Amino acid sequence: MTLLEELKNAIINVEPKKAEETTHLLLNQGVGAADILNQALIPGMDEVGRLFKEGEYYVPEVLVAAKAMNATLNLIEPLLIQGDVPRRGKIVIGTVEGDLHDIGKNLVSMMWKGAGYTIVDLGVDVTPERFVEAVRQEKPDYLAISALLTSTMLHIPAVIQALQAAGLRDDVKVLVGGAPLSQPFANEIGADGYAADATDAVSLVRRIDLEETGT
Ligand code: B12
Repeated sequence: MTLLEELKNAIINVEPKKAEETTHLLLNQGVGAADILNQALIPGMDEVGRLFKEGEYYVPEVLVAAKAMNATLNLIEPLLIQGDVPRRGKIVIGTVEGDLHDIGKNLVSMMWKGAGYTIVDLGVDVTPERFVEAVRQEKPDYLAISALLTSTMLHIPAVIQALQAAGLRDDVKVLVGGAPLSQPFANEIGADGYAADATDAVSLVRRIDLEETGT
């Protein structure tokens, strides 16, 4: 078995210590962050999701697998954000009210950091009021909202409405993402952008920056 397979299995078998140790070994061998992500972490988490859906895993197992994944992401973060990238705009990000999923949000944040953006992370279960307050205080270029549940994605329009009510809607571009979302949903709720994964999330903000400022 390759080390990447071992890491994937450590996520699936809910072994955080093994996941961290294997990641250290992979990094020492010079394996790139993209391979660690795409060949081990994401397929591992997909499998955990499948086992959860089929009733083989319960919330506690998924929670520990998520902890293992977040700890491993922290180890590869320096690789994702290294290099001499130009400083770009500011992005406030959070997971919408009622939703505790943060792995996707953390991954998107890391990729944006790697592309030169300053990230202000509000965490999970963020109310519309907190999003609005952060936009008022931080004056970001983008407000990014993550939702992983079909129930909580329906709370995103309330954030956009709260921005409108506060007179801040035109000051910030609203980006949305998360597994149950789609481009048609983003269009329907009046968001300025949607991306299906962390790589597309980087292309999305670069495209909007280019359209807006030409840089
Ligand atoms: C881990 C996990 C949990 C963990 C979360 C821990 C944590 N720290 O995040 C815990 C155990 C807490 C959990 C709880 C629950 N979960 Co859960 N969970 C998952 C699981 C297995 C993986 C999610 C994940 O991290 N994926 C990996 C990341 C990298 O992918 P991602 O989140 O999709 O993010 C990518 C893109 O979506 C995108 N993206 C994400 N956010 C954003 C934001 C922006 C702005 C952009 C541009 C892009 C973007 O880029 C990311 C990177 O590529 C999924 C199953 C699955 N396969 O998705 C179920 C899943 C999401 N959970 C589910 C459910 C039902 C629940 C619970 C209700 C279970 C329960 N009975 O209690 C609770 C709800 C708790 C709550 N209030 O939030 C269901 C949702 C079903 C639905 N249609 O709504 C799923 C799909 C499982 C299933 N098949 O049934 N869960």
